[in-house]
Amino acid sequence: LTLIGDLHEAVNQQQFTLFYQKQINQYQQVVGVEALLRWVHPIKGIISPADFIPLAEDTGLIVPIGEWVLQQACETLAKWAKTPAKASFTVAVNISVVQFSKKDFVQVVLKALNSSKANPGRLKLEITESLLANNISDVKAKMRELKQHGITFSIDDFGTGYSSLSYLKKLPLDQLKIDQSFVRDIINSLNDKAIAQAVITLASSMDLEVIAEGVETEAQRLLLQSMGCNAYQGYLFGKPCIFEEIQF
Ligand code: G
Ligand code: G
Ligand code: MN
Ligand code: NA
Repeated sequence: LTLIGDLHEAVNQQQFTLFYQKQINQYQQVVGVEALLRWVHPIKGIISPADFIPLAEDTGLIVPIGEWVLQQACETLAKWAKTPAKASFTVAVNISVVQFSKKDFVQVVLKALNSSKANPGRLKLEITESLLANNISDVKAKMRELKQHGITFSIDDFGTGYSSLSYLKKLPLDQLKIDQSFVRDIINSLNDKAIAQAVITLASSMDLEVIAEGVETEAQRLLLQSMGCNAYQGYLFGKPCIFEEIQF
């Protein structure tokens, strides 16, 4: 109950931190990171977004929080642009449906890029299938406009939503993210393996990149690689951590 009040205060007092988790290609090189939000509560300590994003969405606070996340992510891109070894890294940012649906969402993204002077081609937006329950022509128009600036799009938690697959050919997508629920037991579950394979095959036939998340063991990575997966993210390569502690 008091968490709502605390969340207002968190926005005013900037009690948020961005963690970053590495993303690896098929040659085991770092290609970028996913930005993962954390609330550093003065009493409760670090709170996961899973525990406060729903509240932030209900109260509309996700809008200023999401703007802050985009700004931070773009500033990280701008810092990396000055280091040759990191200049090509991408930063993937999770976008809430509530945030995306705002009329000025495109302007908010472009403002973060402009003020930080980050390369739009390095910014990836992670959206979820739940977005597609919304006005699809509005979604398409916003994606197309952002895409014209070089911004890329990934479908997060792919396969866990309820939407039909027909949107895949209607939207300017770049990547599908195999949800970690299919990766967790991929070694022992023929069903999970079959679903992961279907996602990889679908991505490949539609010329989309595919990344597996929640990769915790070398056996999982090897199996996914043999199945045609071309990128990975998970504890095997590193846990989410603050900018200063990312090890490349
Ligand atoms: O990092 P962690 O596993 O605790 O993240 C939990 C959930 O919160 C994930 O579904 C992730 O997509 C979501 N999430 C993380 N950071 C952000 C963010 O900046 N904005 C939004 N909308 N969701 C986020
Ligand atoms: O929904 P989304 O993909 O944005 O959420 C990513 C979440 O998964 C984050 O909360 C992150 O902390 C968590 N995560 C990242 N790597 C692993 C992993 O290898 N294993 C598990 N169990 N969780 C992970
Ligand atoms: Mn994500
Ligand atoms: Na996910």
